[in-house]
Amino acid sequence: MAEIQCQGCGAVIQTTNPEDAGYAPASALEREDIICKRCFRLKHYNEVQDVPFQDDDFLEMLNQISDTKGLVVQLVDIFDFNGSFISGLKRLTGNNPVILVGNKMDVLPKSVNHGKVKHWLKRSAKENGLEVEGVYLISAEKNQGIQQLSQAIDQYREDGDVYVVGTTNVGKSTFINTLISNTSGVKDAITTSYFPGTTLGFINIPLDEKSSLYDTPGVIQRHQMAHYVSDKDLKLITPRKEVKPKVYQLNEEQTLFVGGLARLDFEAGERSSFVCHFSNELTIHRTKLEKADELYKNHVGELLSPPDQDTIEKLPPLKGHTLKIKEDKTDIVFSGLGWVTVPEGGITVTAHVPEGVKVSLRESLI
Ligand SMILES: Nc1nc2c(ncn2[C@@H]2O[C@H](COP(=O)(O)OP(=O)(O)OP(=O)(O)O)[C@@H](O)[C@H]2O)c(=O)[nH]1
Ligand SMILES: [Mg+2]
Repeated sequence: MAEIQCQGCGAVIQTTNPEDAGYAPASALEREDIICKRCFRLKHYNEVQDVPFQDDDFLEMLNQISDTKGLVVQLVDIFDFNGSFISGLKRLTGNNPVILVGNKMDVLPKSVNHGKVKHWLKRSAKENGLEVEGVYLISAEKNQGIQQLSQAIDQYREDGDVYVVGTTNVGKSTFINTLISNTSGVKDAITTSYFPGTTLGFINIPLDEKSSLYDTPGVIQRHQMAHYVSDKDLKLITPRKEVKPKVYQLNEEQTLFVGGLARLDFEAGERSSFVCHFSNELTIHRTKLEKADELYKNHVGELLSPPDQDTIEKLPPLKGHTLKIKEDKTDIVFSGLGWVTVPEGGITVTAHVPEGVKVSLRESLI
């Protein structure tokens, strides 16, 4: 029997092991559009079934791109560039040309200058060793910037194949669904979800007789917050709407808690503003540094939430990273959660995040 792939996630359909990827009951094979049980449950009940894939399995699949010719479209989540940019992309995709796309523009504050963000993306990619043909900003979900990007893809692919790659959850499948819907009117062709690791294999979307566009499984980056929180908390910390910056004026020896998932201590420096960019659903608490440990100990999961109980059970302890901020207009980035912009340098802070989650500094995006 020829291999049949699930139309929703790209897994090879099998009818023997319900715990494995691509399982569908034998009766489903008679239908015209075959989707696996996992996609069915994701679509209709928003429930995800874990499948026994290793992180390396996906890397191996992507590595096939280096042996073929095609245009690589790397999507990043503009809200989590540091977490979602794949620095070792060249190893996976070889010498193929790359277009860099910042997705989820709809969650950035409206005041953001697109030209500046593009510049910033291009420079950041270069600093991370990736030369790109072009940079585009889109909102896959809101169908913004898609036409311009499609034109660029058509120009750069030179009648060849296109591979849409990126970290899990950056919106690859949503982007391809928008492309499909714009050209054929068919909605939600591929399965998407807010759980990382939705797409499990290459999904072939024919462009013409000779070439195809491929959706691919996301690269799993273990330092992203998404891997440490419960499904409910993941939904809460992922911004769905334009993020409203919240400004706090702090004196030294004051602390901000981002729910109970991260903490920022202002150790030393002149009174300064801290502009917080996090999901609007996340509550920020200000307290005195000397009281912070106790507040956390007594109120994590209650006043300081998320984390909820499910997250607390698997969350590694918070770990502090002391950072000397020299430059003006610096972002302190909590990978997968958001960032705090500090307008003036010359201060010292300690950023606490669950052990394993990355904290970094960058030139301010906004
Ligand atoms: N706000 C916003 N959310 C988006 C956008 N595009 C995708 N999302 C959301 O991001 C989440 C992940 O989307 P997917 O399309 O499944 O991401 P993916 O890159 O295919 O993920 P994997 O298959 O796991 O690698 C979903 O909850 C989407 O609704 C966008 O333009 N704006
Ligand atoms: Mg996908």
